Amino acid sequence: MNNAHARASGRPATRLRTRAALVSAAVGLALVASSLVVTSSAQAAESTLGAAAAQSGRYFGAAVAGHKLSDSTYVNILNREFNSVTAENEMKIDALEPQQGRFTYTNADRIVNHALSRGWKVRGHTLAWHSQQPEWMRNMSGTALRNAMLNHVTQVASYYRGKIDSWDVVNEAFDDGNSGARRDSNLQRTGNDWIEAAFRAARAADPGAKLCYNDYNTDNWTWAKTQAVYRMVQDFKQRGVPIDCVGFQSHFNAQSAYNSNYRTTLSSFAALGVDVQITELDIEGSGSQQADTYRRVVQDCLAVPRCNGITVWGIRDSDSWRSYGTPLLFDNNGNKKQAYNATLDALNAGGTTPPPTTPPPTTPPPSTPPPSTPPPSTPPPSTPPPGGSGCTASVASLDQWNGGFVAQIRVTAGSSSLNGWAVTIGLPGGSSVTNTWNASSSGTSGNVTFRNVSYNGSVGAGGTASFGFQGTGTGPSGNFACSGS
Ligand code: 9MR
Repeated sequence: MNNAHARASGRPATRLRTRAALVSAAVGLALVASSLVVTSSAQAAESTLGAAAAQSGRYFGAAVAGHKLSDSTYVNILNREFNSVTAENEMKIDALEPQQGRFTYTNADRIVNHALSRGWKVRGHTLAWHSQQPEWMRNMSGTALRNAMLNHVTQVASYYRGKIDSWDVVNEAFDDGNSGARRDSNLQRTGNDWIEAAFRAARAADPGAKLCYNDYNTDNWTWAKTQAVYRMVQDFKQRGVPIDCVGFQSHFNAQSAYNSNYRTTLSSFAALGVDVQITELDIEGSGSQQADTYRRVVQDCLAVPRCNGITVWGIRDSDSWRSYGTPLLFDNNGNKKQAYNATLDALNAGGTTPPPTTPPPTTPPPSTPPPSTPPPSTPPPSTPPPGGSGCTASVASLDQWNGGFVAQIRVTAGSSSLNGWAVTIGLPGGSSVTNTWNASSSGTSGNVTFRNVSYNGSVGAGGTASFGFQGTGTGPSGNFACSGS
């Protein structure tokens, strides 16, 4: 078998030669042979990308186009090889909120449910982006746009609360080239703090999801854009803006080539205290050149403990947004390419590296009980509950930025249990409520009353419930009138 044939058949010739040598050694040295066999079976190669990545606690995902879920070749490869998905277009702003305030989740849900029913992860892509905005949003500016963007973030992240492993909260907000500046866009023109406002709203809506900033041309450590994003993440970490991860799209081609400093990029960002994920990998080219680059990308991720997953941007070359560049792991007929074998072998070779230790996001995961069952009994608060059968309410957390806020309110039952509660909050003049979750609200400004919803009205004596709302202007403070029933 010559080299080319060995590679086409799925195993590099060098690997076959190594195995042949091991086998002949085993024949000659029976005692040593048993230990060799043990070693080799302890590192048994996995035969799919997802399983091979899982050996080190990582996922291997693909961008999925919803309409291809009826293509059997496509779905067979997806189900066999991958354990994470990103919706290629179905969770973008234009897809989910085609008309302002009217959300359409059907196409996205098909992809999300396909993944969750198989125990896979879902990367959410993307909550806020200058591109693929619906017509109504493209025509907006200023405060109206800022609020519409935050409303979109809150609604979508709340809808998918508990289902998304990592959200691309903000996508592609930096300029290409050497300026290191933010990209000009209608969102950027609402004020430089639009990115952190989006992250705060996402955290409030889904405290259990990892929140990522995602971009392209940020793979080469020496590029100005990479450095600019690095400084933003560093600043966010220093100021407590809730960011958990950075996505490196990694669309490699002649203009944006893989560079051996990629590992430095991944490890430098990780050292800021965030996870790093390869989110849209594709590598233009063919044959061994392409295979080698895939191998190096995988090796770089495996070398960085906080690089916890790789997603390729499509399955077959014909599925790619750049199909002319044949940048993916399967050919147009769904056959494994040389790049596939290199990727699988690199994942298997890294199978013994320690699993990444990924701390959960800084706020605790949500505990939203299903509506039909009573909520779990909450541990008593650190301060003694107030006497009587009423309740008290106060701010549990407040994220305030120039012109808006997100508030979480804690309701604490007195010495008797509650079947329902109502909290009236006097908002500062000029402030108004734009969104509420885990409560229903009446009114938007002045005195606004928030009432429990079906699943959080019953609170044991001394127990707590919470709800949140987002608003424009200044957030509330102090204690609020609370009545229990
Ligand atoms: O692959 C996506 C393609 O089908 C869409 O037409 C295109 C429209 O913007 O978006 C592509 O996905 C992009 C991703 O959302 C963000 N990073 C760049 C990807 C390739 O353009």
